[in-house]
Amino acid sequence: MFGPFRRIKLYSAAPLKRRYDVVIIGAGVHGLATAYELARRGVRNIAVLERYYIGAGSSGRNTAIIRSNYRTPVGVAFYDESVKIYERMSTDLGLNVMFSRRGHLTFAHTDQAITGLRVRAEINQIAGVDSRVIFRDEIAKLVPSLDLSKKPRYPVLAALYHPPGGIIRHDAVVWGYARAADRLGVEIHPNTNVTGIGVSNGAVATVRTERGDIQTGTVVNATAGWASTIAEMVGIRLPIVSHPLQALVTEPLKPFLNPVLVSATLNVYVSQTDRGELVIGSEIDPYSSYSNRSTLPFMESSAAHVLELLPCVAGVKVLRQWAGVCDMTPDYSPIMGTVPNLKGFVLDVGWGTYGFKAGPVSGRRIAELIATGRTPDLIKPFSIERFAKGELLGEKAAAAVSH
Ligand code: PYC
Repeated sequence: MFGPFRRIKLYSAAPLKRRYDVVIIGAGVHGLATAYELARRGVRNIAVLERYYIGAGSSGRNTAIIRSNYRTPVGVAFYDESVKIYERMSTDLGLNVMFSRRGHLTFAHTDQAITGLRVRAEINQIAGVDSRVIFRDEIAKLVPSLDLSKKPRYPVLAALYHPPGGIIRHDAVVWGYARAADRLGVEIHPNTNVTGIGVSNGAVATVRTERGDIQTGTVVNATAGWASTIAEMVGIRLPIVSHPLQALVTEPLKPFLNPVLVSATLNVYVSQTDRGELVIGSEIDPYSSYSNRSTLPFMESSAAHVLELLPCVAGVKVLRQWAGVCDMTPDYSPIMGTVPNLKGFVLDVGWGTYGFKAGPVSGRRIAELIATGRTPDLIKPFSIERFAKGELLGEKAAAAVSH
């Protein structure tokens, strides 16, 4: 078929072989980016196994915000590399992923919060990341529809302004990586449930699936929501608790909101997509669960809070809601790298509410680790051993609306 309705072929169906050099569990942005980057480095015989369909997990259940204005120097450098990959992605993958550089505003509603944002701005600037504290006159120019009067319960006083931040078409990112990996010979196997992982002489040896066993020397756990379940298959207990994160989308409106807006005090964030819909979210639900169900209390409280920022959207209809499962670590940073005493098992997990934006950089650096046998400096601090050593990377203050 020709013209705008031509279907994009994402991958070639292939029989599941009995042996691969690398098996990646999870065909979301992380797993597919890792496969693509490995194939670019010349690694062959790679399989990506997915329990449902490509992008079925958190890659399809997020709010697609791209930014690098984190709180720790390590986090800022890491996410900054991802922003740079996203900026070039349409060209690199040959698919328009609709990266839209809008600017990202994190509001302060108290003097204490302004101090926190100043610290973050300094850490960002030292790493060369464009990020600064701005005040009401500049905020008014960036967001004319924002209620900057003294009427709200918590008036906006200042904001951390991060011009490189923006939004992206998350499905297109997943499709782009799948298609590019497929072209380089990666096999992608949806509907392939992993049921166990066999270990022999201190190294991974087999991946058991409902479609038969696979021999391999390298397994990457690139799952979100189920990371603990896969790790338990090799006897590893991850410091992860899984919580739902909910979001909702309104009917499309004419473009009126350019930057992404975030308020931790109001427990809400909002952006307007290129199709005109508002995407609204809040903090993770306060209970652990694997549930993907969205709730009426979430919709009511998010709508109320977004109206405190943007009273002009009163009366706008909600089109749909969803929830995804977030694997939260104690320090709100991910876990990447090899594990002690088990050869060939690689972690790319614990992505909390920041996984989508990190997919490209973690894919690139995990691939480097596997291809060279050396952990890249950029991801060394995220090793699982940091918990035993007490070298935590506290990112809660910069994780969406989590402080
Ligand atoms: O980290 O930007 C973020 C984010 C937004 C929603 C969830 N996480």
